[in-house]
Amino acid sequence: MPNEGYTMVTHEKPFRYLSGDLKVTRGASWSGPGCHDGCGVLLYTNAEDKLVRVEGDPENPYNQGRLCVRCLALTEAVNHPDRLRYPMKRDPKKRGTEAFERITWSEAYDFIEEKLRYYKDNFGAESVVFWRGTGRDIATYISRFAWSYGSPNLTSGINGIACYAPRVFGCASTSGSFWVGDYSQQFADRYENPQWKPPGTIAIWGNNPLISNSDGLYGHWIIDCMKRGSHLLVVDPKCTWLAAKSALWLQIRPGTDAALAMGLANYMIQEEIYDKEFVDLWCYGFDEFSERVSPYTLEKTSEITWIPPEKIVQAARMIAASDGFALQWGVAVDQTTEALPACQALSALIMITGNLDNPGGMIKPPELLNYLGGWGQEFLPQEQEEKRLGIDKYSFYRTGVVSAAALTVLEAIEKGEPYPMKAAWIQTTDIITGTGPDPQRAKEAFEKLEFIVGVDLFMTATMMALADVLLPAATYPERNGIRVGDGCQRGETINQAADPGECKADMEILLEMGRRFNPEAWPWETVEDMYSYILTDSGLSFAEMQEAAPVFLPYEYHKYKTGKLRRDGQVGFNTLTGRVELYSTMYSRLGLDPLPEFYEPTPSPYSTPELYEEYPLIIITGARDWMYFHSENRRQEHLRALRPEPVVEMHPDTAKKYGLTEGEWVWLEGHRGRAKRIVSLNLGLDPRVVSTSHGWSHPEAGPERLYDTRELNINSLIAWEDMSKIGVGANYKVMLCKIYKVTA
Ligand SMILES: Nc1nc2c(c(=O)[nH]1)N[C@H]1C(S)=C(S)[C@@H](COP(=O)(O)OP(=O)(O)OC[C@H]3O[C@@H](n4cnc5c(=O)[nH]c(N)nc54)[C@H](O)[C@@H]3O)O[C@H]1N2
Ligand SMILES: Nc1nc2c(c(=O)[nH]1)N[C@H]1C(S)=C(S)[C@@H](COP(=O)(O)OP(=O)(O)OC[C@H]3O[C@@H](n4cnc5c(=O)[nH]c(N)nc54)[C@H](O)[C@@H]3O)O[C@H]1N2
Ligand code: SF4
Ligand SMILES: [Mo]
Repeated sequence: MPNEGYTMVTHEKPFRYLSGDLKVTRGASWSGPGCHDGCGVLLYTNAEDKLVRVEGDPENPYNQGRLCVRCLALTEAVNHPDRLRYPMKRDPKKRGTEAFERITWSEAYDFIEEKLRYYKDNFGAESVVFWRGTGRDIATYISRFAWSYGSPNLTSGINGIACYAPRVFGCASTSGSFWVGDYSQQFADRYENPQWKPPGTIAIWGNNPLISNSDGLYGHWIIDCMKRGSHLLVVDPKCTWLAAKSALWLQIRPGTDAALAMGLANYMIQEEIYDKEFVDLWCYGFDEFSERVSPYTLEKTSEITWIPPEKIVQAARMIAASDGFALQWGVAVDQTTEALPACQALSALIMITGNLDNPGGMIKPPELLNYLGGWGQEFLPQEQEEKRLGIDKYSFYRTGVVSAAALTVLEAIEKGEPYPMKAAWIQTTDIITGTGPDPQRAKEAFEKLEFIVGVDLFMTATMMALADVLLPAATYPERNGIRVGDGCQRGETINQAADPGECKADMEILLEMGRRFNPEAWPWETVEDMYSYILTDSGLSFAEMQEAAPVFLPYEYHKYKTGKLRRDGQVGFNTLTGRVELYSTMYSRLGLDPLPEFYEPTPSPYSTPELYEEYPLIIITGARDWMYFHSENRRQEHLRALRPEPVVEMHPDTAKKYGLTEGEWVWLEGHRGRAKRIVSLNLGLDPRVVSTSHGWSHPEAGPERLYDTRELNINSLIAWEDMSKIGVGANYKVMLCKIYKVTA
């Protein structure tokens, strides 16, 4: 039995059972292939342990039987003939060619160990950089490996940590916690739970949840809440599916979210429609905050954001009057240059309206696995931590940011300063196809490294161009795992159903490598023992959790009033002042601006008018597609059929102005580079703004053309330097471009 207060879901059957000729394995989904969620799935395998069918698990409260197209097409990924199937090695002189040789796992492990030991002994562990991608259960173990090996240089290609981190830090450093919208996800009985009520208003802000299901949210919940009475306020430059069904859609100019939030706050303060009682009792720095937002009058806010003043008034009134306000914000808010003060501005809206820890407002989910950020950090010696690239430049990187700054790492590889960089470990990321800016620069930098290990499911552009040893990872139906991260509300297991062949779970690879360098940090015999250790607090072993999952943790609202939110048991929030800090004492101590602020994005029509003359359109890059997760899934026939080629969406007037027609190939060119797209008309965009997705390649184009990434990667328009001066935030959603036809 789990610990007291935990709730289990009743299952009709054990987690593995027979259905006719097929074996059914119940469990959660998590990458790979990539996704941020962890929906309940039923995996059907045949007598050869081959995955033949996937269904949503109707007993799982998370997705309640629903699945999106990528999980429905999972068999095509898992059984794909192009999967990497065994470890391989290649002479570094032959990078970029198919000169890989098959080796055994023990040869691979021994060879990697020898190399990594050599660099550690001769150049210091900091000369090895660990690159990882987004939101997979694997991330935690990669960090532990980097730190226990002794390298502080763990990073990702998303420069300015411009995914999730700005939201988390903008919130946590002002209120002591990250808060998410309350859609009843913390309760096993979900919408039936008597404590819960639907948010009066949900602000879908720079997020497209039906497509992205990001950061532990299942997009359908928004519709479930609408059916139960919630109204939507959508802040998006594009008329998304949800915007079309919203009570109010604010078509914002990209990159101006901070100004809108400050304008809304100012209006609420001027009209005295904010939550006075909550502000009096629980907010710190209201006067300073009021003064800071006071220049953001309706006129000024409207001028900056391109939103008519009357709609700003309507939005402010809607938020202030609503019984429960949930801020459903997405990555667009993180992906402008100064994202931290923008996230601070947005989170102030939930603070001055008292929507923290309340039913239908914002909740801090209970965390079973709350070690995510720094699991294993204790194994990194202090003198190694001091060598972390970026901490001298960005004071914020000393306060809970555990990664190195990607741009600083790149510069170190390029210049050999402040110390030489020798090797890289690349796992769960495809830098050349879509993760970070300027892929050509990243490629050239990495080419300077003497030794590169890659771990992936497929031969990607990054692996083809760079890997000297390439290890094949198992997909989620081929291995065990546990759900971690994203304010995880429940205990959930990923259960092996299919035969992985020679592929291995990422965690198994990390456990094996980890114990070769630091056995103390990796004392477990098997990954399952490791999971049981992590699950200790739940009172269940991994095997018990497999049978019981999902297991929900005890939950209560209004903990700040009862002393259950703060670690010291005092009432209030987890901040220095015990209040939510509209004026951040933490930023002030770090020498940063303690108050939210809007910075005009660069480039933009106003900050760089000369560039705007030559590049007269604002371009949003990286709008998510239903069928693709970043660079992934392009080889899956049924997904590719849904969107065979990358498109750029534009208003018909824009197309007319440049003499373009739907379906033709065009170049999108910015001042730093260009990429190819197909024109797609969309009335839901402002004629001054175009939007496109990222992560594109043509796997069928072959290695000689590096899968066409050179002409398809939209990140060629973005530079590594297009990032925040404090290191948190980077430009992906706000660039300038011109458009012209592709000619033969
Ligand atoms: N222009 C533009 N660029 C962007 C963005 C944008 O909005 N605009 N968004 C950015 C954001 S928010 C993010 S988070 C990054 C994401 O960047 P990444 O995380 O790098 O993106 P992916 O392409 O999903 O993943 C990369 C690789 O991981 C492999 N993979 C998948 N599952 C597994 C697994 O279980 N094990 C192993 N070993 N490998 C696996 C895939 O095959 C793929 O090659 O992209 C960023 N890039
Ligand atoms: N299918 C699929 N799902 C994914 C991913 C994927 O690649 N594919 N990636 C995952 C990852 S790592 C992430 S970070 C999440 C991201 O998921 P989301 O947060 O949903 O990200 P986007 O689709 O990039 O952008 C959401 C919306 O923001 C709007 N937008 C663009 N610029 C601005 C702006 O300046 N202000 C405002 N207010 N809105 C703007 C866009 O038009 C879009 O509708 O998705 C995750 N889920
Ligand atoms: S959100 Fe979609 S792709 Fe992700 S786990 Fe759930 S069903 Fe699968
Ligand atoms: Mo992301």
